[in-house]
Amino acid sequence: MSVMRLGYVHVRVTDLDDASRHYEKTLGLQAMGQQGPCRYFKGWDEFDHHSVVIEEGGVGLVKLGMKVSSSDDLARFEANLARFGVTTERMAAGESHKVGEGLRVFLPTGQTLELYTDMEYVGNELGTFNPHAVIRDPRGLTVPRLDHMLIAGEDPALTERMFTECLDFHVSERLITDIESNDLVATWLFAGQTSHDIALIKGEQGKLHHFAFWLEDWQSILRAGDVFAYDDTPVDYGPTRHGITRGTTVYFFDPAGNRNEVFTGSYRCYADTPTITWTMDTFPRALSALQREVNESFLTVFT
Ligand code: M3P
Ligand code: FE
Repeated sequence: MSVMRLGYVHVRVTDLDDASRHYEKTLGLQAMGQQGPCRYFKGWDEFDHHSVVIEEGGVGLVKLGMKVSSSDDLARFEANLARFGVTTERMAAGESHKVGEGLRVFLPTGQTLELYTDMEYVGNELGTFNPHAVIRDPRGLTVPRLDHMLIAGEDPALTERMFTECLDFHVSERLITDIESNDLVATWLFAGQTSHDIALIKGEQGKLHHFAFWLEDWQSILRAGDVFAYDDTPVDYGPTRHGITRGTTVYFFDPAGNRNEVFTGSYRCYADTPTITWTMDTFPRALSALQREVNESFLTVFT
């Protein structure tokens, strides 16, 4: 394993206090402090310093980070990406708060990806010695961890090739227009053993569709909906089950308008798991196996 996981998502928000209330009180992330215009958060079962960064001013993605096993992997990725023709630059320790040295990758779809091997270790909220199973007092959705994200760009096929040929990712599912033209609409990629760490969809260059947090079970997804009602959180879609990835889900928005998702279920993937293909005529069922209909905002709202 070389890319271990989606480590962090860094987004802009229009108001730090409003967004902090959402990520800390509604989602139940742990606040990890402020540095300049940025505030940092982590899930209760995450060990590194943060997985979500919010920055004052606007809306949309600043960058994302993926944690890599070793500096040998980083060097190998750097060489692969140079050969592939993707622009990268070396990143010094501390350039990103609490993050060690790494490699900044400018994705063909327009986003900035930071690959790093170290982030300050703070430990999860249970510890690693005779731990309890869950945290004692639930807070909001009691989110344990960040799970995956979906980003948009004009050429998802090129970025898909970059992830598979340069960074050892595999493709779990692909959505194409139709069998004849075989044009890629969206693709789901994994480096670990979940159905996806990142997904790419054809759309406006450099945009964010959503980032998703893991929850324990379907009951927690349903409870998320109840908490959203209390907190007046705008819900985009769900709760339902995706056809693609078989995950159960609710999509909702942070106060700035960035789309979030809570997600669970899905299935385990291995390097030899065959890729599932969907065609656009089945898209309503691919998005939602239960309702089998597409809501307008899902296709139109990107930040
Ligand atoms: C997800 C996911 C589409 C399904 C999206 C799925 C675009 O967000 O996490 O599996 O049909
Ligand atoms: Fe998702």
